[in-house]
Amino acid sequence: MLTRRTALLGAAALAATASTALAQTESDDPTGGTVADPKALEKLKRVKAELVAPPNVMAHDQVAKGGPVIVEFRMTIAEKKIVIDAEGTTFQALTFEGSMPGPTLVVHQDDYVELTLINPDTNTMPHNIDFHAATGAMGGSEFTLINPGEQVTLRFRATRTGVFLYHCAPPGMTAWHVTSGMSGTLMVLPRDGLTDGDGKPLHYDRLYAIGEYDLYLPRDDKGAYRVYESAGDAFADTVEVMKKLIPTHVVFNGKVGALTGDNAMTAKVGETVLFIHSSGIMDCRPHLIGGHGDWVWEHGKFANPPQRNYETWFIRGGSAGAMVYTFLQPGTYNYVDHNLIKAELLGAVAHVKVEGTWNHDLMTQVSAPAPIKA
Ligand SMILES: [Cu+2]
Repeated sequence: MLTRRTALLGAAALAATASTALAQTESDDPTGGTVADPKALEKLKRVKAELVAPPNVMAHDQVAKGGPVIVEFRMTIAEKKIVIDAEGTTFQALTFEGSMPGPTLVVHQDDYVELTLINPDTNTMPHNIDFHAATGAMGGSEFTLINPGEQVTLRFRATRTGVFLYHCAPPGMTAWHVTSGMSGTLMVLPRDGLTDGDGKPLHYDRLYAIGEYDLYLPRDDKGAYRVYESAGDAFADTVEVMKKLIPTHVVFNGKVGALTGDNAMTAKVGETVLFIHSSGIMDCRPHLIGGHGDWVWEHGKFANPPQRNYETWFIRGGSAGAMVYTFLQPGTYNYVDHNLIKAELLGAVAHVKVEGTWNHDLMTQVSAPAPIKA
């Protein structure tokens, strides 16, 4: 019997065959001729990365110790039903490691990223990964398309510095897999760490990864969000909503409130925080209310000098950007998409809770609210 599941797998398999054949016609061995000396590669130190769920980011050195290494990553793909708002709306998410965004991978320039991607047989879809930081083979997605029950290992050299998006890119279904949650970021630090563009080092005390997602949930005849048994069941209806480009939710890290209240990001007055902001599809405009972007790599690429004192910065859909701010006042800051329709009405709000003492020179309430004097 042709189920929606077999139809999906069949379509992707067909498209995959086509793309693999193309790659083989153009180059029998994509690494032939310029392959790294296997003995040199063997001598490189191997480091196992411990990934953590966003907004937190794996432990790492800001300045590299020694020469390039091979950093081994493992990511398991999880298809899961999640609740995305206070009303209990359910969403059939497709995820790297169970989170939206997937974990942020960190290496230094000229390190090798060696990722083992696992698609457990409990999943129903083929998946892969396209690293915007990688060169060739559709960002590695041609080498990594795996069906449920399969795993694959990809290695590439991180030659360019910056924060880069990665996302799932199964042929013919990329937009749907990305809007369903399959994106994350890879940060490639300069070996000497970040600088202000004039050679002065920029260190951060904390960093957070924020992924902005526009979600397209189908509704029934009465306007209620439809509930689906699996991602495959939601596919056809979801694509119809997507085609209209009107999201029903715009959220940070997978759901309304993922980064507010008890889930808020935290910092202390005097601390410098690096915020990575990524989006797979829609353009976005991060803004820290009551704060600034001291140093902003709007395009997220550290070969370019950072911009100073931004009020709002622009993250193009399909990219990641980086912002560094030193907090000067305590309080709960709203970190929003300053398309305030997305923030106030659709969910794109996060909080940063900052501890410390108030600086009355920077701002003070000269007189409290009181009746207007006659
Ligand atoms: Cu996928």
